[in-house]
Amino acid sequence: MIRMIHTADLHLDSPFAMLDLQKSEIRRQEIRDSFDALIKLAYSTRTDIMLIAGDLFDGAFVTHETLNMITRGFESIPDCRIVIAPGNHDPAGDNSVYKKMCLPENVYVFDSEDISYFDFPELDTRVYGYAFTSSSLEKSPLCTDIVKDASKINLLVCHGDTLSPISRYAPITESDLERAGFDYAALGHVHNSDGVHELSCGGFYAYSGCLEGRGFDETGEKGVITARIDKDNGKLAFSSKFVPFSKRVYMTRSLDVTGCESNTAILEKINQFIKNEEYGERHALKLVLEGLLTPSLRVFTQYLREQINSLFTLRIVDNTLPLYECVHLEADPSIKGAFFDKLRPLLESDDREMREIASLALRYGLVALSGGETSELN
Ligand SMILES: [Mn+2]
Repeated sequence: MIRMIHTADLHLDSPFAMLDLQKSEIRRQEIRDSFDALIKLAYSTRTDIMLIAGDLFDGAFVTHETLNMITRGFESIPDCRIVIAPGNHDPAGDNSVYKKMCLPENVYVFDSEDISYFDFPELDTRVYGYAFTSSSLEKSPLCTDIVKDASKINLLVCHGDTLSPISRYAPITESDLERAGFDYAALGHVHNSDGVHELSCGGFYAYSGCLEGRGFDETGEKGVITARIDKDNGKLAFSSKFVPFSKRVYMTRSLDVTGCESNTAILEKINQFIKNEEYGERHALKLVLEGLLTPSLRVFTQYLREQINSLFTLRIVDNTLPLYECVHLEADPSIKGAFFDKLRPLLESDDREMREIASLALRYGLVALSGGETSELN
């Protein structure tokens, strides 16, 4: 029986351009801390093999601090074999980070776009894989009948895209994996894991997802997949679990603020929501305000954001429609009714920018048509 950890897409030294300087430095450090925790997990669970399915680094620029940490970390678990399949962010080309590093003996890095393998006879295990050698790989490196000796535990580690057959990032399909005959395929590239999938041939495959979310397209808990794999007389025994790791959790949620009559009322509603959901320092929240507001109310997203300091980051998106209690406008026989009627399709447009322009036009228009001063609007 072997113990395995599957991780990918750590993107060490990511710039975190979306955050301010201080918070981006915090996040870069937190990813390093997560790597450290990963090494400790491998040590404490006596892991035999760690598979890193690409994008360990975010790019060719890697700090000395990170390089030292990686080397020291790998050195500290000499009984764990670490197999790396470079991805599109850290390809194994001539200028590769891996070429510049002095890697310990227990680290194995694929360096060819063609599939090859490392053999670990003491574990009766073979690990197949390939490397990106540039920022794209526009063919599937998997071919039929890759596995030559089905009595061994046959693993695959690679960076590839199962989501699109025309992907520029090593398009691989489920049927490629079926035909190849791996017991477990550890994939990288897709940052959100959707769990372990069983193939009809009896093997398994999964994206572990990244170790730490880096933005609102990488929401929810992030972590690694650990597995115990055994093969007895060619019969596979496989059990796995997802181990959450992330220091922060990125979330996108929506909140209905229909009928709120002021920004103060909206703020109260947001505070109540954050309290109910028990969001705090661990959370980066993108909150989408939905629902209908009276046309005269403009949502001040920046004001709202500045009032709330209990989260790691908060982004507020105003997706409300200025259509609250507009029945009187619908029924209005005057030019106001006609004006509203004209704007209505734009107010309900799928295009956010168009909705914003139309709702501003409505606010200014209604004030002007009532004889007020549009300069008083803010
Ligand atoms: Mn990646």
